[in-house]
Amino acid sequence: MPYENIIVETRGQVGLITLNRPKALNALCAALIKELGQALDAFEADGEIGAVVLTGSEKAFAAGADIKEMQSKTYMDAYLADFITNGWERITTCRKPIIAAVAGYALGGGCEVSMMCDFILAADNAKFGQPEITIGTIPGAGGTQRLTRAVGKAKAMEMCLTGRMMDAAEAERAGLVSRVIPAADLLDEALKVADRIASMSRPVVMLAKESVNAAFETTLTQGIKFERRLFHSTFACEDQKEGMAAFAEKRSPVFKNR
Ligand code: CO8
Repeated sequence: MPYENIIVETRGQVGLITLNRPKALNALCAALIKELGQALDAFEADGEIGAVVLTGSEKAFAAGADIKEMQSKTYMDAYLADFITNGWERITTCRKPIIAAVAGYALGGGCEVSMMCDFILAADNAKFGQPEITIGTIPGAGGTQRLTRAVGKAKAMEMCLTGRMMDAAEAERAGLVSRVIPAADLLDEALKVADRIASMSRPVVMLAKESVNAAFETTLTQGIKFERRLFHSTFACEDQKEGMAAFAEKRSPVFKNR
């Protein structure tokens, strides 16, 4: 499928999506979001793909929703088109793991998209922020909710009220990103991590992702019960038998994704 705003490649069992509007610092226009959804649909349906990496350029992961496209919208335009829900949420419904490999600016909708992914690997030049307040609006794709859950009220409130950006080191200290990597190595490392995930049992990876995500939607007691049920269900997987047999026999497992 020809894409105009993203580059879609496969690297072995990893799907790689690169946001590609360099002149606009990868601003997230509607066409880009539509293409991103289509690329995720294709990777989700592709049995060869076990994980996805979403990245941008060295200067910008994405500098936000496209301000020029948004500026003249009316309330009715936004409401009737279900602006945000429509398209963006596809990232959060993907059952395969998505790693955000973030270099440069991840601002506004860019920060929100990175937080919709399963985890963020940050280049040492990454900058995260929710600067919507500086242009007279507020985050609209989960920024006030996911950032607050990731870094706590104090930092999220300061960032959303002032537009202050967080650098990579602060983002790692605050728990927004899993690791910081030298910018030149970011993509290789993200692909390596994605390949490792893709080498695990695919259904068991999906169960693990589902269980971690449940932590954000439930009480601890409900979450633990949910985890226990999914844990029990892994014993119905051929891959659990293979994984444990391989350990006992001191060999590498050969997972069949069943
Ligand atoms: N939208 C549209 N164009 C953009 C955006 C953007 N978010 N960000 C940068 N650009 C464009 C610039 O207009 C410029 O284009 P041109 O050359 O035609 O003038 C080009 O990219 C390069 O940008 P700069 O010259 O500004 O580059 P600098 O290195 O000087 O500055 C910054 C980089 C600091 C990142 C600066 O570009 C900036 O502040 N950008 C806007 C950041 C921002 O406010 N983001 C939040 C947007 S609102 C939002 O994301 C709401 C999300 C809610 C969900 C939305 C659903 C659709």
